[in-house]
Amino acid sequence: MAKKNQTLGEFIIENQASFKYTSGELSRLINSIRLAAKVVNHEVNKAGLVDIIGAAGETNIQGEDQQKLDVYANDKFIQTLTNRNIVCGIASEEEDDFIIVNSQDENHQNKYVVLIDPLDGSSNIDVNVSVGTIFSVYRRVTPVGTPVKLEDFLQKGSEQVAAGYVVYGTSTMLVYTTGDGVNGFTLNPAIGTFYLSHPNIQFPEDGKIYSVNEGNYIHFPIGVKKYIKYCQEEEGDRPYTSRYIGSLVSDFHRNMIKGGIYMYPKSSKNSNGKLRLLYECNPMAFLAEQAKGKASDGFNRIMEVQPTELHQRIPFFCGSKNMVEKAEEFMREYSE
Ligand code: AHM
Ligand code: MG
Repeated sequence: MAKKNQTLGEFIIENQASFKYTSGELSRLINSIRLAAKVVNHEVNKAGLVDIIGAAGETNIQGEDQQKLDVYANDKFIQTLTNRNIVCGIASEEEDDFIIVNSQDENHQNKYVVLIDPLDGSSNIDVNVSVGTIFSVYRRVTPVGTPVKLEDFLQKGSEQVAAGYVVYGTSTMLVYTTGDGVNGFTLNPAIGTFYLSHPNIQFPEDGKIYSVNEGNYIHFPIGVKKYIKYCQEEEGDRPYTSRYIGSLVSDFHRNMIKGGIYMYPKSSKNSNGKLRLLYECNPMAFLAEQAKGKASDGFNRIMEVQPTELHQRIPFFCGSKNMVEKAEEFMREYSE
């Protein structure tokens, strides 16, 4: 039973027993993500001090090489997950190929693979706008004790056992699900502890916010253009408010709390949109559905799409159930 102000550590221990494959492995994995999140948070918060501590590519006063933050975040998450020996494979938006962990160790019985977008929306860092880490966890499908293969990563989103994000915002939060609702933990930076601040988060069924990059309007499919016009019409509870940060984690987080829809449709420039199915859309879709929202490619449930490649892109419509269904209605009616 989630108790407000419980620490993330306490919550993980308390909920371990309710998880259906209760070996403690998933708990250790979430614990590692918690640790990496704190390390990355510390670095992200220093980003504005670039003139003082040196820019990416330079060497700082302590003689350390300054890395770009997305590279730093990638390294930290991979290091933490591999050092602690709790996963058998990792795929990252920042890496061309997946990483095999400890294939030499015959006793290595780890069964989970992690897919990660270490620092999503990183172009926002220079201007002090929130960024995030997105993660997704699957049980491997190939036998334990052997090196992981591509098929361990190319699983449908519906096979996820856990997913979540860290938002490095006005406060830093870790929000995740293991398939039993969505809980949000806020970091107290003074003592480095995450506390349960948002138990059982749920999308309002209806919302009044639409989030889309309207600069791409002329390139959008007709169904999306019609839906945007619908959002702007004066009728009932409309027009809706437009809010677009350009940082998926932050846009999703706000919409989940206030009610809204996030869209990154295909366009005449990008036939599959921009977002990645494995690192961005599937974890957000799992969270959305666990929070009573919905996620679709405009026509079908995101989590039912069979991935064919690691860095695959897909159109994405995600948020309050009734809003996503309305957008789908327009997509169907005006499909080209
Ligand atoms: P990234 O993985 O290169 O950071 O790109 C993903 C980001 C999302 O966080 C955000 O919603 C989207 O790209 C914004 O794209 P655009 O600037 O085209 O609107
Ligand atoms: Mg990304």
